[in-house]
Amino acid sequence: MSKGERFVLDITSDRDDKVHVHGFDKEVDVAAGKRAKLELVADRTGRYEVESHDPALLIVVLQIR
Ligand SMILES: [Cu+2]
Repeated sequence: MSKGERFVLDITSDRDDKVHVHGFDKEVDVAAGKRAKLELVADRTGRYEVESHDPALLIVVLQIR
């Protein structure tokens, strides 16, 4: 995506966890079977990993140009 764009992470999980957006220092709690949304503005360029911590899984990499 391009710098300045607004985007939404729309997450469903099969377990209670936290999802962490690296570089933005944002975290969202997710509950098993429920939907969690996190809206952010891509206010910087680079590659940023979105991951869960328990278990540690890489979910997606944001590429902002
Ligand atoms: Cu993390």
